[in-house]
Amino acid sequence: MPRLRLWLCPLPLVALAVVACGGPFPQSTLRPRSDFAGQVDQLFTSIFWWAVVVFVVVEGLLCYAVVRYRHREGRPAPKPVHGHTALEIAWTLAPAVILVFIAVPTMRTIFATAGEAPATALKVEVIGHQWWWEYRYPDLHIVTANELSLPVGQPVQVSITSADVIHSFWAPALGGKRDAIPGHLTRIAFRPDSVGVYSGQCAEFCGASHANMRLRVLVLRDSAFQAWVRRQQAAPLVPPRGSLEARGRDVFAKSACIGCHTIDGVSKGIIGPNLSHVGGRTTIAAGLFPNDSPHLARWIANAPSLKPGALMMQMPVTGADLAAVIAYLQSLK
Ligand code: HEC
Ligand SMILES: [Cu+2]
Repeated sequence: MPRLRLWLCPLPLVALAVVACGGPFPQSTLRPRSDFAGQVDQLFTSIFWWAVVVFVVVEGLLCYAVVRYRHREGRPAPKPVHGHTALEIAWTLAPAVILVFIAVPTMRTIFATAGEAPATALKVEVIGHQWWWEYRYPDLHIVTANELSLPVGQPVQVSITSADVIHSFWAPALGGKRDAIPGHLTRIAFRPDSVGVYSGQCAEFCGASHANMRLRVLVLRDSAFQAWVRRQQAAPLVPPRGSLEARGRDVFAKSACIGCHTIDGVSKGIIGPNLSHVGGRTTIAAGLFPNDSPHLARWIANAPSLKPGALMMQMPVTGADLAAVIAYLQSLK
């Protein structure tokens, strides 16, 4: 018999631990940053310890049996146990009791996290698109994309739907997954409790760039949130005549861009993200790239080469026109 390389057994665990380490914005449910995520985390932790107890008891008994009843030269084989009523009742009841201890707090958490936020909560509508997120703040008259700004410490009521196929809205540090289903509203309510940037991800396979359908939630101090709201509510900047940005605005207004994108006062497209304040976002293309000139240039020239399947085709905008469009978009803070 080949010798078992027992020491290799922990390797998969080590690999798992290594890949589990997040980047700069770890996408982890284990660092809860809202009331919702905190309750789920508590439930997880308590079930984890129940599982540890079960593991230790079961593996302990197994090791005991393996050692105690191992094969020994010259000794008869141990006698198997049959029809031991007390033992059978015990190993049926014990798991049932453990399941009750797991089920009760689980149900309690499900109900606690399924509720609605108070009527005064900030309302946000999330619309999944292949492969980006649209956010609307109906009471504030704001439409934006991919980066969801929220004030810290205030309840948020999120209603989720989709414009095409089923997606799933998931920002692990703040709340559970909620499917985004066309023609149907799902909801999630939570109260972010720490300022920070939390990344998320579409969690329902939705086509070619599903893995590139990320999102970011920016939880801001109240004053920073109010300032953000004022910037979003202001009309997009109209650049002074003769400037590079003004040339960019003309190029934009005469290109196919207007068929797909809205810039208030310039165009009314609804296929792609609203660009009225695109210069104020830190990333583009659903959290994939930093919002800087080189990436904007490559994106406008050939979006599908950066993001497979992207529903923005190659744009014939080049040279000085391209530089002007980029300067214009960046001025829209
Ligand atoms: C056929 C429709 C269409 C046209 C035409 C189009 N776009 Fe887009 N655009 C999209 C879609 C869809 C996205 C989102 C793609 C994604 O992230 O998967 C997008 C994304 C963008 C983004 C990134 C926005 C963000 O917040 O992530 C910018 C910037 C942009 N387009 C600029 C332009 C410019 C400038 C033009 C014209 C030269 C243009 N687009 C023409 C559909 C279009
Ligand atoms: Cu998806």
